[in-house]
Amino acid sequence: MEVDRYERYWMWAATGMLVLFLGAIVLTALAGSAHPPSHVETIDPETLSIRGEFAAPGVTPRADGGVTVSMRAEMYVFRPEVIRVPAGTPVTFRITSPDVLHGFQIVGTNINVTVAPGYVSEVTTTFRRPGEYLVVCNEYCGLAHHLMQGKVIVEGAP
Ligand SMILES: [Cu+2]
Repeated sequence: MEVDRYERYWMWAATGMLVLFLGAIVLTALAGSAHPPSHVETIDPETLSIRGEFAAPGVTPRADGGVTVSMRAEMYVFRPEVIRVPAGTPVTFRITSPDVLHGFQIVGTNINVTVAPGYVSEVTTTFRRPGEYLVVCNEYCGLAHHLMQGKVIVEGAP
């Protein structure tokens, strides 16, 4: 089959772009530890503020030495707003929403999850560097969305 020279160039250019873009996705997934959503756990958004784990959100030490952080993301605040966790220890964030879709992003890390009402988002990380990390909501959730932020304070080894 005879293909025009310029058409052949453009076919190769399009194929090259596909390879480049797919390669960028694979590379960032491997190098940046980006994961597709994998945790599915449902919860009743109408009662989570009244009873259960999310009625009293906070940091709980686990038997394996790690800590679990239970959180509510709601219009327009994270509860708790300030979280203190130890450095060098696995930290599991469990976050849910009683109202609308929110985001939970810890600036300067690869933690970035969507928080949907009816679901518990769970992500585990280990903070190597002590310090203060800003937490922002990155899903537009209403008029005061821009004010919705929190703080993770990573405390160094005593
Ligand atoms: Cu928001």
